[in-house]
Amino acid sequence: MKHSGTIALLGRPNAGKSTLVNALLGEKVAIVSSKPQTTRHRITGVLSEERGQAVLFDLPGVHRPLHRLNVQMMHALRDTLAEVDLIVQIFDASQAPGAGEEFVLGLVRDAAVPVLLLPNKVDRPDAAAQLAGRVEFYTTRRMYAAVVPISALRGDGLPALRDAIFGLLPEGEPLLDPSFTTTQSERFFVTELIREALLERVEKELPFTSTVHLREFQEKETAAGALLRIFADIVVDRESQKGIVVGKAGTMIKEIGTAARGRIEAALGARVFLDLRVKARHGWREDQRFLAELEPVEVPWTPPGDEGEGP
Ligand SMILES: Nc1nc2c(ncn2[C@@H]2O[C@H](COP(=O)(O)OP(=O)(O)OP(=O)(O)O)[C@@H](O)[C@H]2O)c(=O)[nH]1
Ligand SMILES: [Mg+2]
Repeated sequence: MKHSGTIALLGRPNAGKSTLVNALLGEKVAIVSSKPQTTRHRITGVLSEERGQAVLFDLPGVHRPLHRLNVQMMHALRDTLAEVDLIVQIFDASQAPGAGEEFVLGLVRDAAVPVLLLPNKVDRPDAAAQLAGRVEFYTTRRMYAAVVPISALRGDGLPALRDAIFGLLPEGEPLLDPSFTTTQSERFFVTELIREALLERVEKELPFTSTVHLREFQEKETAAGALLRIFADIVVDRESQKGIVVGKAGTMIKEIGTAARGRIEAALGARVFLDLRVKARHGWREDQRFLAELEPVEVPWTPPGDEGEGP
């Protein structure tokens, strides 16, 4: 009998959740950066093996929401925690746990499903030296199904983690087509790859106050293969932030565009033309209408067999 089910990745911003999802899948489905709050939506990664299927939900890091955007992020997180078969709680073992970790613990206090505890970043000397004490911070506060130390970056501990996951998932057949590694749309992933190239290059408040808005996405078959024509805006909160993203004589925006284009080409296996602009839109994080205009993670789909049936 196979074991299949859904898993929520829970932890503070920067704990390494997205790095872990990519490492488990052996493929990049989620963007990663050294800036907190990189992940803003629930992203599905599908890990299919002979023994079953783990549907991994990468989630925004737990933080106090100060804007509508962030409230939405935390809603996605709480809704997911309530529906999954297993929770994987991941923390950065190279840092001393604080109030933020207490808050994460509060979110799983009444969880009805097993919770796995993952100390991450054990490749860092400070993490290795402090591991026992930092794990104890959690294990004295609640019961865990198992504790699996990992380095998502180096891949240490991942075989043990896979075993623990499939050992805890309920018996059942795969939930999704095993040939998929993610359910997110290409359009959404394109905006994320642009945002990743941006996040790597900007500092201070810009990672939090910027987003990527896709204006147009065209796919063309040419004699030389598929060509994607992508027109996108990097949206910032204030006019004064535009100059930082554009850079001196446009050098920064050019760099972001070149990096993003390379990644989109590698991820989607097509040639890419990318037209990137910078726009200021004050208060966009509070603007429900604009937030709804941003690329949805998944395209709505009709389950097989439903086609052609009228309302
Ligand atoms: N040294 C080390 N760094 C890691 C490890 N895992 C992740 N990182 C780094 O930690 C930073 C954050 O990684 P992410 O995967 O984006 O973290 P996240 O938990 O998804 O963060 P949010 O999306 O903001 O919630 C990046 O710079 C990663 O390269 C690890 O095992 N070891
Ligand atoms: Mg992330």
